[in-house]
Amino acid sequence: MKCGYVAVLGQPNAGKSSLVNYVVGEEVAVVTHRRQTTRNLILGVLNGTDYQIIFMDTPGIHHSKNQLDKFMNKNVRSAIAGADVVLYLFDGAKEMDDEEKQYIENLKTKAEKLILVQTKSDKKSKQQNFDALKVSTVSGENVDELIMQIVNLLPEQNRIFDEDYYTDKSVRFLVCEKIRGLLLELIDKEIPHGVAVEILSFQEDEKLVKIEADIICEREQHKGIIIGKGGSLIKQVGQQTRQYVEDLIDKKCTINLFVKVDKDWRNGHIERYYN
Ligand SMILES: Nc1nc2c(ncn2[C@@H]2O[C@H](COP(=O)(O)OP(=O)(O)OP(=O)(O)O)[C@@H](O)[C@H]2O)c(=O)[nH]1
Ligand SMILES: [Mg+2]
Repeated sequence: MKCGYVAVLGQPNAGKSSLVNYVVGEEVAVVTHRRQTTRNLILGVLNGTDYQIIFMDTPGIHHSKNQLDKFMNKNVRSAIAGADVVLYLFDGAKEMDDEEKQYIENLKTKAEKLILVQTKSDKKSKQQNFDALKVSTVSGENVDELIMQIVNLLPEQNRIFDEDYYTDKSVRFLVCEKIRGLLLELIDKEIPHGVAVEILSFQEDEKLVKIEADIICEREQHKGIIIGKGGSLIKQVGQQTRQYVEDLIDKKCTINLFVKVDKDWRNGHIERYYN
């Protein structure tokens, strides 16, 4: 049996969460068209008959500014430290800058088992001469090949997780992420980068789950934008989240969302929302 941890690294928007979701076959990590969507280290597990791959999705690598950024970069470092194999993903449809080339060279000296992956191979490539496996989660190109290459590099050991286990994240976490992802998609400004979501109550019985959650933003003006005209935006977020939960756990769901201001939480006390 081959089994082990695989860190999935790369710049924001490279396609890390898309790849993990595609391979695992579940939406364990939120995907948006925006940069810096993922904040946490998220496990997604793929079980084969003779292998188990434990992917660690990570936040995109970027320069630290506030405490939230530092928290995100710390997650990247701990993924590298805990990995048997490292995947570095770069967006094939974009030119690579010198800083990223430098980062890859440095990673080659640190990670013993490294696979370079060029993502979005269904799009026109700007990286023809780069020696990497070209993968697409739209066409599925080379995904099986990538899995094979990973399995070859993993250590011989028994499964670490049960076969039906596919993520370390709870339904509560997935709900918070879904809400944050929808705000990133729907609000075309910096505002959603300053949003955190907190579950206030989560009551579940055999048929129904009742959820109440706070959307925390940094400014009073942001609150109005998140609520939208006549409550239209927050209503849309609520409806889509409810649908997501109903599909996820196969029960009816009611959801109540509130918007609160917590000024500068990204520096002040991120430990309340992220630890
Ligand atoms: N055409 C195409 N688009 C892709 C592919 N993979 C990802 N994308 C798109 O690229 C964007 C970013 O994808 P994510 O998976 O969220 O990227 P990420 O690396 O997790 O980003 P961060 O969490 O911000 O670091 C989304 O709009 C995806 O739909 C692909 O293979 N082909
Ligand atoms: Mg991501």
